[in-house]
Order: sequence, then structure tokens, then C-alpha cells
Amino acid sequence: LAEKKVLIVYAHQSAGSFSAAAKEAAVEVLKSKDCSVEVSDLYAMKFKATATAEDITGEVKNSEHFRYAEETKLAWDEGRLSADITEEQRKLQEADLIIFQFPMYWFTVPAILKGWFDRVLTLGFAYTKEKRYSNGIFKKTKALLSFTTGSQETMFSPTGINGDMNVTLWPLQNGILHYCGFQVLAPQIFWAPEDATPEGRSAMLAAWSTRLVWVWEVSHLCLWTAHIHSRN
Ligand code: FMN
Repeated sequence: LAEKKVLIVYAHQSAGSFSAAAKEAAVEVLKSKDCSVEVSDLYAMKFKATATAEDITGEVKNSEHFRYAEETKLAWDEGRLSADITEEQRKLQEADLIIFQFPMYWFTVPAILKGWFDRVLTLGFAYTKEKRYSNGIFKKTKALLSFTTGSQETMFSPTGINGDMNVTLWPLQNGILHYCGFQVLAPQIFWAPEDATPEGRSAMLAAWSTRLVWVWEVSHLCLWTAHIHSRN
């Protein structure tokens, strides 16, 4: 079997967090299974979260009306995207699996990770009008959201106070990941680790490690089936 490559995009400020422990567990188990693992530690990298004209080296085409998607498309074609974006795009292109590890912030990802999506998944590189969803550029790559919450699981049930977690994750899993073609694996949700006992936290990490041993064997989510049927 060819060596599999995994990219972990990690967004937490604190080495003492549960997110950090989940990232460490993933690195350990994947390396033990002979995968090569790269970690983008976004806070440590001081990753720029804002999509601006500074992401392009040299002249922009229209500085009066700067359009991020079109300008970065041109810059990507000509190899003029900023070095930090180019480096993340290289890691992404080489990966067979990408894991996003983060704490849920306001029903979505922390701003620094949203910035990674905005800046790395550029037009031309990650999607075009012709190449998206099941025909998407990254259709050979698996992607998985792995995150911690402050909420208990019952709060994110369809009748819970926060509503259905599947609805919450739709913009991330469908609007970003599947849009770019990724095979979206079931999310790994660590419910309220701050309220868990040390034994509870260890059990969550053990379950995560076990899941990763089998990660190449499972197929992706069929979240979109209902959506596709409703269009026909
Ligand atoms: N927890 C939720 O369940 N839903 C949220 O929408 C949510 N929003 C948050 C926004 C901010 C700015 C912060 C600081 C925390 C939020 N939390 C929310 C709680 C964190 O998700 C929780 O503290 C974290 O996942 C705990 O894991 P950690 O040890 O990896 O930090």
C-alpha cells in the first residue's frame, strides 16, 4: 500500500486544550500506521485570516475594484500568490486526507480557520464553475471536521435548544468542503470535554484513535442525497 499523506489543520491557541490532545492523538496513531503527517498550527504560524490584496505579489489587475476571487485566480495562474497561501496549497494538494481540528466558535470554526478557507481555497486552485461538488477538484481527497464543543450532545439534537448539528455543519461540510469536491467523512465531535471527567476525556481520545486506524476503509457521508433528490 502506498504511504498515505495526512494534513491536519489545527486551530487552537492552547497546548493544554482538549483540541491539542486530539491533534496529538491523531499525529501519533497516523504515524504509527505509516502515514506521513503534516500539521498546520494556525495560531503558532500567526496565520493571516483576512482575504486582502496583500495576498498577491506584484500588480493587481483592478485596484479600484479589487475582486478577491478573480485577482487570486490570476495570481495563482501566474505563481504570484503569497508564500503562506502557496505553502498551504502544496500541503493540501499532496494530502489524501485533511483533518480540521478546532473548538466550535459561534456554531462554526474560529476566525483563523475561516481565514484559511477564504485564502487557501482559491478560484482555479480549489474550484471552478465547471468543477465543483461531485465533479470537484478535490474529489479524490477525504476531509473530516474534528471539533470540541461547550455544549452537550442533547443541546444539538433537532429538538435541543441549539437545533440539529447537521444543519449547523451544512455550510462547512457542503458549502465549503463538498463544494471543492472533498469526500466528507462523518464529523468527529468531542462533546463538552471541559465538563468531562479525566476518564471521560481519555475514552473520547481512545475512540478517536481507534476511528483513525480505520479511516481509509470508510466511505464518505451521504448528507447530500436528500438535497439531490429534492432537485429532481
Ligand atoms: N461551544 C458551543 O457548543 N457552541 C458554540 O457556538 C460555541 N461558541 C464559542 C465561541 C467562542 C468565542 C468561545 C471562546 C467558545 C465557544 N464555545 C462554543 C465553547 C468552546 O467550543 C469550548 O470551550 C471548547 O470547544 C472546549 O474545547 P477545548 O479544550 O479544545 O478548548
